[in-house]
Amino acid sequence: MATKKTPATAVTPLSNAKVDDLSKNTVDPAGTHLTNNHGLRINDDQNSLKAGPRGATLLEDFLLREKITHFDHERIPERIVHARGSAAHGVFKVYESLSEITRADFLNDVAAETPVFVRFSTVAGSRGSTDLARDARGFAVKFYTQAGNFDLVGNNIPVFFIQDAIKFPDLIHAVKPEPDNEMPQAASAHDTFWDFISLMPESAHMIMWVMSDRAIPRSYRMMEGFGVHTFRLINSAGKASFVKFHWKPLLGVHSVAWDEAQNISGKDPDFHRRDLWDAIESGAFPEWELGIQVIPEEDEHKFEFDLLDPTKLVPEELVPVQRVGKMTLNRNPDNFFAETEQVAFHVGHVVPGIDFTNDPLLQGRLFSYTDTQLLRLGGPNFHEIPINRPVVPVTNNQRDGHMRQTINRGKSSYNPNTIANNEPAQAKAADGGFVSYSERIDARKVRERSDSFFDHFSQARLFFNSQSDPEKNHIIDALTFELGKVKTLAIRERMLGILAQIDDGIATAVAYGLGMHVPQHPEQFTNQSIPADADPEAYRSVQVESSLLKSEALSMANTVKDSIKTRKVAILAADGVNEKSLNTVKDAIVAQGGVVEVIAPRLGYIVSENDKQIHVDQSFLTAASVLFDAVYVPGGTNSVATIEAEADAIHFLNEAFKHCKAIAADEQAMQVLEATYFSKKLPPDFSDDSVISEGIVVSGNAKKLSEQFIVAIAQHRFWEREKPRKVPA
Ligand code: HDE
Repeated sequence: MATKKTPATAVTPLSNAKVDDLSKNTVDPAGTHLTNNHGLRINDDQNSLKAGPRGATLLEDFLLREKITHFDHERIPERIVHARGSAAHGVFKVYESLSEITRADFLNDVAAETPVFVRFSTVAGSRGSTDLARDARGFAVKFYTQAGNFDLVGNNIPVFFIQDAIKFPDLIHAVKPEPDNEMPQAASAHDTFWDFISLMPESAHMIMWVMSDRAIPRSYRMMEGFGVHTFRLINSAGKASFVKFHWKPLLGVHSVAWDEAQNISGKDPDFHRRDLWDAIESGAFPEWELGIQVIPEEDEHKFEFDLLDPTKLVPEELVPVQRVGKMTLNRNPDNFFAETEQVAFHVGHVVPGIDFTNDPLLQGRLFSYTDTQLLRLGGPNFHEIPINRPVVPVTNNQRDGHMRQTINRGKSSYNPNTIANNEPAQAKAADGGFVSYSERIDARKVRERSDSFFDHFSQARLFFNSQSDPEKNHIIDALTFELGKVKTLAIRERMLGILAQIDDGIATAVAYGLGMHVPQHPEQFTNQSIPADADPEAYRSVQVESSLLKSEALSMANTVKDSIKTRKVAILAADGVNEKSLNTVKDAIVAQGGVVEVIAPRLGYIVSENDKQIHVDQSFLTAASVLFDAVYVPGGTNSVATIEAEADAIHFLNEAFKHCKAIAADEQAMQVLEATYFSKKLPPDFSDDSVISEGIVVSGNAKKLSEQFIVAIAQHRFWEREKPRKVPA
C-alpha cells in the first residue's frame, strides 16, 4: 500500500457548497504511486519499450502510447472571444430580502451564502496574450443557487458596440488580428477594426469607453461590472420590473496609464492574473457590491433612449443604483484548465425571479453560449463538468452523448410516462418551477431596426462630458494612437467624421494629432449597416441632446480613494540604508494593508547603517516601476549615494513620476530626487520637511512622512501633473 505523505502545498481551507462539490473530483497525488489511466502502477516512466537498448521502439508499448496520445489531445479550442481570462471562487450574500421585486431565492434569503465562480477576461486577445491590452474586460459570475445556476455574464463597460447580435461575427472578425498576417495580437489599433467602426455609428458610445482608461484597469479587483442588457426581475405575484445589474468594487475603480500598460505588457503580461491570485492568496479578498437599477414596467417608455438598446446606459442620476448585496472572492482555483478554462457561462442560465427582455443583442446571445460550448467542450454533456454542474440535483430525460458521466437508472427516459410514475416530475411555480414571463407580443415578423435605436451620439457625448480633464486627454490620446496606427487615410477621415458628430473638441484634437482636418460635413459619414433595399435616410443617425449634461458615476475621478489596501510600494535601497527610515515607512504601509518590496542593486540582503540585514525582494534587474503604485527612497548616506548613482533607480523614479504615482523620500535622499528629470519640474518652494504638492512627499520625520505618503498613495494617481510636468522616461 502507498505510504501517506504530507501534501506539498496546503489546500486553501476556505469552503462552500460548490467547493465541497468540486472536492469529489479533486485529486491530491501526495502519498500515491504513479499509475496509468486505468490504475496500473507504473514501474518505469523513463524508458520506452524497445527491441534491445538501442531500439527500435515497439508498437506494443501501451504505456508510451497512452501517455503520448493523452498529451496530443491536451488542447481544446480557445474561446472565440474572451480567450484570455482568470477566475476565482467566492460567495455572494444579499443584504436584505428583495422579495418585493424578485422571487430569486438567492436574492430573498439573507441567511444564504451563495457560492460563486467569477471569470475575468479580455475580449480580443488569444489565451496567451497580455492582460494589459486596451480592451473591454469580461466580468462573468456564476451563482450556484439552490434554484440552479444563474450566470451574470457581463463586462466592465455598461454598453456594447452593436445593437443586434447578427453583427457580432462582423465586429469580432474586424477586431481580431487581420486574417492575412494574423497581426496585431490583442489590439484594436488596426485598419479592419476602425474600418468597421467608422461605418457603424451605433458603436460611438462604446468607443468612448474603450478609448477611456476603463479599458486599461489597474486590477480586475478595481473594475466595475455591468450586466449591460436590461433584464427583468419577477416577484412571486408575477409582477415584473426592468433591471440593470452593476458590480461596484469596494476598492474603487482605477486604471493605469497607456504608456504604463504597454510597458507592463512586456514586463509582466500576467499582471492582472498575478494581481488577482496574489491578493486572494494573501487573504486580501476582493469585494464588490451588487447594484441594481430597478425600473417599473410602466416606465418603459419614459426615457430619452430605448431600454432595449444595448448601446445605452441608464444614468444613475435618473435611476439610482441600490447596493443590495456583497460578493467576496476568497479562493483561487486548484486547477486552471479544469476550472477556469472549462467553465461555461451562459446568459440563458437564469433562475425563477429573473428573466430576459427583447434586447436584440441579448436574444442572440441566448443562442450563442450553448452553441459555442458544444464545440469548445466537445459535446452536449459540458454541464456535467465539475465546475459547471449546479449544487442541486439535475434530473431530466436527456441522455447519452460524448463523455456522459451520469448513470441514469431505470427504463424511462421520456415524459409523460407511466412506468416511472411520470417522474422526474415537472415542478409547479410554487415548488420552484421556472415560468417564462408572459410578455404580450403582437407584431409583424420583420427584419428591421426600431426607430428608437437611431440616437447614436447623445450618450457618447454624455460620457465624454462627464470625464475630468485628464480623462478627456486620455481619450483623445487613445483615439490619436489607435487611428495613428490605421494605414488607410479614408478610414481615419471617416472616424473624424464620426467623432465630429459626438463632439467638435475631440474631433479637432484628434485631427490635429493625425495631421488632418475635421471633415466639413461630418453628417455625411453615416450608418453603412443598412439592408440592401433600405432607404439610407431611414438608417441615418438622429442627433439628440441628452437632457443630462454630466453623470458623476461615469468619471473614475469620482471613485472612492480611501484605502491603500493591496497597493504595491517599492522601496529603493542599498547597503548603508537607515533602517529606521526604511522600516517606519514600511511598517506603516503594511499596517494599512499595503504591500512593500525592497528593491536593491542585487538580490539577497542589504546591510543597514546599524549593521542589520534587510531582505531584498527584487533587484533593479527584475523589478520595474510600472509594476508598483508608489515608490519610497529611505535615508542612509551610503544607500542614498548608491541609489543616486544607479541609473536604473533614477529611471524607476522618473517613470513613476511620468505615470503620476506617489513618490516619497527621506530628506537625506533629496540628492536622489535631484538626480531625476522631475526635480526641474518641481515648484520653486520645494523643500524638505514639507509635503510637496502633486504626490511628492519629502520629510526627515519618518512617521509624518508615512502618514502623508499613505494619503498620497490612496489618491491612486496625480493625473493633473501628467501634461504640465511631462518628463522623458
Ligand atoms: Fe459574449 N460570448 N457574446 N458578450 N461573452 C462569449 O461564450 C456573444 C456579449 C461575454 O469568461 C462566448 O463561452 C455574442 C456582450 C463574456 O467564459 C460566445 C454576442 C457581453 C464572455 C459569446 C456577445 C458579453 C463571453 C465565447 C453578441 C457583455 C466570457 C466563449 C450577441 C454583457 C465568459 C463562450 C467566460 C463569451 C457570444 C456579446 C460578455 C461566443 C454572440 C454584450 C464575459 O458564446
